[in-house]
Amino acid sequence: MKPLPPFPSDFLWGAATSAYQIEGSPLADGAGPSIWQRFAHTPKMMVGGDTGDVACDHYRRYKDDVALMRALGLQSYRFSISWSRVLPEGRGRVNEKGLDFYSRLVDELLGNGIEPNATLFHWDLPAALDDRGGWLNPDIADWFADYASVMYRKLDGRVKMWATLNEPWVVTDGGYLHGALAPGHRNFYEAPIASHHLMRSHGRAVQAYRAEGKHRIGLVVNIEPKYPASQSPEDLAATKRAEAYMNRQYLEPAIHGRYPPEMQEIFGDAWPDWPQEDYDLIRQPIDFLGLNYYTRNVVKHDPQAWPLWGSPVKQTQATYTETGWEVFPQGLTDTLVWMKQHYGDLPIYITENGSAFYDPPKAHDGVIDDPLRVDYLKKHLNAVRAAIGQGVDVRGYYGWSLLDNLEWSLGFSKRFGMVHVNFETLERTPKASAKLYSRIIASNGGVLDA
Ligand code: GBH
Repeated sequence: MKPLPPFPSDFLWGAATSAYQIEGSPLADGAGPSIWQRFAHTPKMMVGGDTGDVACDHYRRYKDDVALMRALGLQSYRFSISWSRVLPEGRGRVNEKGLDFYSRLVDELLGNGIEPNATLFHWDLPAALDDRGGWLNPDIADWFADYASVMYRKLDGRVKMWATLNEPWVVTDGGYLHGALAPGHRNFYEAPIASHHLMRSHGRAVQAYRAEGKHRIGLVVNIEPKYPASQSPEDLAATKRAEAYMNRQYLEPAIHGRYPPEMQEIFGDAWPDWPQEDYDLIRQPIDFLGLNYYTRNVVKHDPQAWPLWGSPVKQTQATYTETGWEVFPQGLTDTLVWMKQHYGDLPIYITENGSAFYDPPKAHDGVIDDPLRVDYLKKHLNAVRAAIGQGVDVRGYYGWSLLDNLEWSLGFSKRFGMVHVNFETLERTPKASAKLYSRIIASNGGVLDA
């Protein structure tokens, strides 16, 4: 086997979080409610009745958290901005105190030599906009661009990496089709409409950035490579549909200005025709792609599994995380190569990668053991090197997540953090994976060969 190449000398090492998952104080200082604030306070929506009311209390402890990042040696920190902190009604009036929180966070990061990477939308839509139809209302593209412009004007001198949307697939599939995530709709006809207006909003926000920003902006997508359970024509066709639905539905319009041909087949009469001007809007030149990679799917034809006529097959030999996702590092190499083949030579940042495992809360010498996460981290970073060896332009890696946090409707029951959070005392304790990650960063990946 060929030895794995080193990481490029300017490779960017970071960790990621999102606003509703860590901040707490969701209504503090004049913030408006988001759909997640509402959803979490709706009975039965959240495992254990958990909410983001306190979460990691990062809104108040952000200075300590930046100190923690610095101690770990992070070079960059990816966070998201809560739209309804900045614009309590989602549009119109700016809440200066909410805006100021992100300004202070960015100053704190820069003061500690950490490059901020800001995501404008990581699922916490202002509730006031949901009341106007949310992602189903075509006007949302203008609302989103106006909000984005407020952020660019405030922070672009200091924030040099922006992302418009985090994982539009999850927003639509979880929020509008299956209803497990806010706003909790289960509507086959709504899903393609929400997807389309998400992408128009992405396009408008990139346009606004070209007018107001000077640095780089991209889109963050979740990709799970799809492998056929067999070479039967049925399994191969189901795999193609699954791939189109999750992996190409958003990249294809963003980069090539069209939807995958399979979408029509998947959604039938629920798949609308859109005017050409929409495709022209969505296809804005972007500066990088953000890839969130967690797992893969093996797909088998299954006529019961409407609308994809395919369902995932469990792998008997594999390791699964606590969220039930297969550990499959090769899928990260395959995904990176696939992205280069289909979407060209845009720089790629891995904006999320990580795993939920149970970590025994006992600390040894102040460190919590998490051997499964350590193993996951090493293998996935080597998978990144393999892709670099195949000519993929990967510029950086952000572990998900810096902290254990609110895993959306699964509450605090699933822990993705490299740093443990005790949700009673809010004490932070590094896990072994955090310690290893520090050494990886300090050696630019060199310790992976040791
Ligand atoms: C990300 O989404 C989110 O950006 C982040 O907020 C979240 O905390 C983190 O991941 C962890 O969940 O059941 O085998 O078919 C993850 C996107 C999409 C990944 C659905 C897993 C299902 C795999 N997820 N996918 S499987």
